Amino acid sequence: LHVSLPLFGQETFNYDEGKVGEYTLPSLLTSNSGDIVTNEKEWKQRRAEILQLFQENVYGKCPGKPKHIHFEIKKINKNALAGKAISKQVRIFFTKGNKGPYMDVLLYLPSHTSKPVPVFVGLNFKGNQSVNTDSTILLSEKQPELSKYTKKNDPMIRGNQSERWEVETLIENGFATATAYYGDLELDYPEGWQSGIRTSLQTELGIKPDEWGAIGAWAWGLSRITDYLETDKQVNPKKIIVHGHSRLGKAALWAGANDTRFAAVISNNSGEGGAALARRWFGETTNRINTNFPHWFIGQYKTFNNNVQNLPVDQHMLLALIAPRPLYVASATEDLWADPKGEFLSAKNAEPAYTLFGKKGLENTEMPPPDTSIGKTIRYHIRTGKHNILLFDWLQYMVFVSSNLK
Ligand code: GTR
Repeated sequence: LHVSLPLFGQETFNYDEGKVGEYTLPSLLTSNSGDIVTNEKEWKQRRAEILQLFQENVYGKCPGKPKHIHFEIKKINKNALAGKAISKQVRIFFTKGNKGPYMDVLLYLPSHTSKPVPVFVGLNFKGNQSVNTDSTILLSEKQPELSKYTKKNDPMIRGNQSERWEVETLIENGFATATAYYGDLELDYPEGWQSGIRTSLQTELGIKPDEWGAIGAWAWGLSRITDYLETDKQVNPKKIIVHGHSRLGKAALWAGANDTRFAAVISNNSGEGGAALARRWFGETTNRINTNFPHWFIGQYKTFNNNVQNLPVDQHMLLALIAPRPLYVASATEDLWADPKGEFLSAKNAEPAYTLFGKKGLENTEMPPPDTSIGKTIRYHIRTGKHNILLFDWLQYMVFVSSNLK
């Protein structure tokens, strides 16, 4: 989505590396009781501590699979994308019966494969019909994002986000891709929770609306897509890759941290509250994000608006929760709001968790030049250009997945 800078002004934000100042990150490998974690077994405990710290201070609780979840295949097209793909449109009901609440998943599978395929899973910003011009995509039934900033609904235009969804490229390279509209879970504005799953599923999931936030709700939805994918024989359940751009990159990271069924995690320009270090004073800050988007995180996170140095976690610890699974963090040169260097340093500081498993991370200590992918189990690049997810990014992600998920 678009950065909301014009509305809030940039003048009070720091874009000067010289002014970032000193900060100390919380220690990844020191447990709450002060012990140093030295092996996989001890990490298991430390990991649980860190997850809990993120739940209590940042994203809120993460409920599990609802008891009565069920799936309805709405439409199968064996001749999608000029015969290159099979598409399936699946409604996921979260409760008994078929009245809702539900989310609608669009899945494309390559037609010419004999074995189960790896699948990229990610939410979209503007409805399933936005990811491709394919006229067989069912129009999103929820109103597209109603933003307090635009005060109007975006028209439902087929394929208007297709630049961001390399469906054909993925299919041609043997990958499936699954997506759903994030508004099916919660519309993205401060009162969106009232019509979203944080309200409608509170009894079913045993969680109050303020015990989690919109990012938590979107992340939860990613796991529910996975619940369906695990039942689809054409999908390889060991190769489910979660990805997301920007605020949905934050959701993808949180989903990957909570749900280890995601075999690999991709954060594209996720920035503040995603991959970027909170303590670095550069670009968006904790204060800004909590003020502009009060619905994304829990109330406790706001208590750190003016003293982020007291936050018991920083985002390198979120990235470390993905270990030992492959993790990709990507930035863009013109996306200073997301603090590319803060995203790189966060990935760098997640490495010790990977080392415990004998996995190689970024290795380099310096940021690579633009358009150069570095690292092994943790990979990073900074693409030339704006806040977006484009073909260059997708090409890196496909290579990353192929080389890491054998
Ligand atoms: C911005 C927000 C960022 C990022 C971005 C997006 O307005 O400040 O944290 O999430 O939106 O989602 O495109």
